[in-house]
Amino acid sequence: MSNVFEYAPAPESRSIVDLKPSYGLFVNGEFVDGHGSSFKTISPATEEVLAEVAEASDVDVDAAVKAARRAYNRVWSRMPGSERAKYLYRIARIIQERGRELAVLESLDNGKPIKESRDVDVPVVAAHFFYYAGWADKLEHAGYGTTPLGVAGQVIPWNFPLLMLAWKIAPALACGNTVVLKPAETTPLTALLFAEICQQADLPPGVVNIVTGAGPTGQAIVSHADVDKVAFTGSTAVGKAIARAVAGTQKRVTLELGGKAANIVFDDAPIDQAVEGIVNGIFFNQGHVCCAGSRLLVQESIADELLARLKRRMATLRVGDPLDKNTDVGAINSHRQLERIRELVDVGDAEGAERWSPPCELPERGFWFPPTVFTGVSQAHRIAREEIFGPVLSVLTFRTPSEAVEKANNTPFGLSAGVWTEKGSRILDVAGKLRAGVVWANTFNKFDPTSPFGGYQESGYGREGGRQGLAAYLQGGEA
Ligand code: TAP
Repeated sequence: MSNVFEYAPAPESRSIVDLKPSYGLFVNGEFVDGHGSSFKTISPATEEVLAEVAEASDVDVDAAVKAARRAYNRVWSRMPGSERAKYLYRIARIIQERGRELAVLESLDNGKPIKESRDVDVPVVAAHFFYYAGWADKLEHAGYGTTPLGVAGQVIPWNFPLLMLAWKIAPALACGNTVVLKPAETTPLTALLFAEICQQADLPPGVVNIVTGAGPTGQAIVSHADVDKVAFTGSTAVGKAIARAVAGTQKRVTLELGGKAANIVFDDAPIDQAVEGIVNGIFFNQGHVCCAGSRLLVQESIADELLARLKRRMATLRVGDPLDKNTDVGAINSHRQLERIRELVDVGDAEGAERWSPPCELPERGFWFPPTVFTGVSQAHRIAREEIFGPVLSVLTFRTPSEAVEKANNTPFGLSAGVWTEKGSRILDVAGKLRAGVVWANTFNKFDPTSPFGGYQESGYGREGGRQGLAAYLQGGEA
């Protein structure tokens, strides 16, 4: 590795991770062989095969749902909340204890920089389990009753594999539901390590089941007749397919889908702080973030200065080995995602926007895309309307606050937005007019388990996190 990445490396050792050559499915508290075939999971930074993973068939999904139903009927829904809480606290503590192992494995399988998996993903994952452990014996105060739904079928994407698992599993279990969860095909390994953690915590068999596989495995979960609740995070297209698949059934559904967030910078904003926020907004996790600040709206009077400073800052970003502690931008998660990014960037070129990336050498193997900014973008451009889900920023300008709001809201999505200004009154005024589930002021991409997160319009429905996140897993909740 050392000769692949040019700058002085400070690599995190991967020896803490005990990679097995092959992984089965986690059903009823045990790892079992699937009845389907298997697939390889690779490191997107090197294309090295990390492990062979079982592909769950319909029969395997059925076995997982049956195990979840048994555990629900016999153990978990009958257990007092204070006892369920003990398991969740135990899981949270083990996540902290095994934090380095989880972070290294996440960076290996996903390609994200170790400084992010270590300092953001894993701590927020543990915080989620701690937070919902606290709710387990206080559900009567949440306002949604105390009756769980039953078996939850949960399907998650590859951008925050462990964090999305925590967002799904922690509230479900706290409310007394049992789960069958499918991680994304390209990032199954931390979910399987989480299964080991469930064993270590002596979680009753069947309360958590992890079935690996691709789209058809997700479909089998979503359409299984004995699943009471479907929780999905992923693309808007698949979310719509799922909404159609469960229409007319008794199943409850929450969908966390895509986004195209506006990050609005007014001329009185602290400019260096705003530049950091823009960088964090779009280059954090390679831009593989549903709430990424991918549309920069900058007030015309400061556009030149802000862009000059942004480009200077972008030139200092280190792209490379995800396990290097110096790395700011890691690998693109898959070849398929890299192709999608390239395709939309080509569209941006063809539409006449001006593309800029800092000089930056990319490793020869693996999947990489340099931090990129498009200027001269108009609202009609596809790069201003569609989610690129990569390290690519589209910049538009505005003159007045009302124009900023109008442009920010000119999107089919509605997940998040950012506002940068010195004036508190302007923050309140603009934030109140933005149609987005989360609005950050003078910061961006902050995640806290106590705060609800979710979208409007094509960004989905239902909330995860906070007291509101319990609604999705209790009979008295609306979602
Ligand atoms: P998708 O292709 O939608 O995949 C998400 C998950 O659904 C994966 O586990 C996938 O399996 C599975 N899946 C695919 N087809 C399915 C089907 N017909 N039925 C059931 N499950 C199916 O999204 P992605 O490319 O992995 O993730 C990127 C998207 O997720 C972006 O649009 C992003 O904005 C969105 N996202 C949203 C949020 C929130 S909180 N709103 C958070 C993260 C990501 P395989 O991957 O194994 O094929």
